[in-house]
Amino acid sequence: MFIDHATIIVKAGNGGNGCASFRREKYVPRGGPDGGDGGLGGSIIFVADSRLRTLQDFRYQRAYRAKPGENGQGRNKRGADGEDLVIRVPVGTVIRNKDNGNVLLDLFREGEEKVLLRGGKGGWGNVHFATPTRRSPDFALDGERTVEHEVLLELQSIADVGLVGYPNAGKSTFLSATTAARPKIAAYPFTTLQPNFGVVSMGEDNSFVIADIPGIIEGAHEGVGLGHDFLRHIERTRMLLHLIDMTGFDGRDPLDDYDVINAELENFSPILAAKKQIVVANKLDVPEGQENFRRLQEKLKGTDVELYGISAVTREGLKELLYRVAQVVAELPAPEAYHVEEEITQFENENEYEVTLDKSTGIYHVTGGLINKLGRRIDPNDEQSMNFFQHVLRESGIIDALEDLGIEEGDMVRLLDVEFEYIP
Ligand SMILES: Nc1nc2c(ncn2[C@@H]2O[C@H](COP(=O)(O)OP(=O)(O)OP(=O)(O)O)[C@@H](O)[C@H]2O)c(=O)[nH]1
Ligand SMILES: [Mg+2]
Repeated sequence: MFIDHATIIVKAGNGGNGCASFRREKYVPRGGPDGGDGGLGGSIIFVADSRLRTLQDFRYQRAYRAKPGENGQGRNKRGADGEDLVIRVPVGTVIRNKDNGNVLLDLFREGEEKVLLRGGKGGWGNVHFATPTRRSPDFALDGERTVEHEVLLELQSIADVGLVGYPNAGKSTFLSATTAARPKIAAYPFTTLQPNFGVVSMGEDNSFVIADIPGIIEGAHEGVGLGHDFLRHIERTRMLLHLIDMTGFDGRDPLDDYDVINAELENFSPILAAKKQIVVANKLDVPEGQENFRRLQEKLKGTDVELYGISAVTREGLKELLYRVAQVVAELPAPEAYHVEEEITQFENENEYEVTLDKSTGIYHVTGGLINKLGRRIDPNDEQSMNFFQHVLRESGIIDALEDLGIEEGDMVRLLDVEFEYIP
């Protein structure tokens, strides 16, 4: 089975925790602080690899978690960094936020390497907190803790020209007549079940890639038939070849087929509807085909629609058509990577805090990730640092939380190992 989308879970590694420890020396009961920092957590990195063709593997392994950084240790030993997790995907894989569909990454070029989730930073060990007045800081900071994300991988192959049309219109026959690709061809609809690609070579330095996808039928944009799943493959082509079976397969009128397919494209995506299209009337080796071709010419007369008549079987008309396609492809801009619409934030303990009252001492304690982050910048001896600190306490709602607990002027508040008097 050809898999062109998958949902996976990704998580970068947590940062290691900092360590609070003290040097042990002979005759010195408590030496200076020597707790090392935590290591950096591993990142989640995607790499575009042209040797891969499907997202099949992601159906079997769904969870991807990078290694955490190790905790710091005494004697100033920094924790080891967690290994990055490198995930290889086919070129043309778009990664979206599962919740809202926003593009997070687009692995558009061979070898491209992009970080989706950065590993958590390690927490500082207590060595960082020693100041002239704080000789024995008895705390260290926790590493950043990452959260899991569910993301959608979507394969949108990169081709210059997309073939669209009803099942049995002759798309695969066309691909095999114009390229070295050998897709399955048969006299019934839904022969093609997965996209096929081929390269049309028009001489030195002049070639383009054609994508043959399963046929589209009425209602495709709502998921009827197969085409819907594959239309996204041709969203990033430069132009479309709209193939029509002019023999009136299944008793349909080829002129209606033309309208139905265009309506489906329009309903599926404005990008596809706006794409340059050349209409290709196929199977003109059959007499009814020629009759219908004249009717179609009549219908399109006076419009700016480009129409070519061919027979993919006898190869009649192919040369002229390919010549024109090469010309159009050369004129149109190369498809571009999607813009990243969102960067997912992922650190859970960044803005957390908890406020408690220790009834036995009457001291208010403030703890949590926000405090750990702030801890790096608090210097009780520096007025500026304390002003900044006051500001954050107010902004983050900590002051309100303290007041909710009943704090009054003159009560003591403790954060990490900083203690201060509350002044409203
Ligand atoms: N007479 C005639 N038959 C053709 C021509 N092109 C394709 N066919 C036949 O039409 C049938 C369908 O051809 P395919 O190439 O499999 O059609 P398709 O559009 O790829 O169909 P799906 O993969 O089902 O969407 C086959 O029996 C082909 O031999 C043509 O130019 N003339
Ligand atoms: Mg086919």
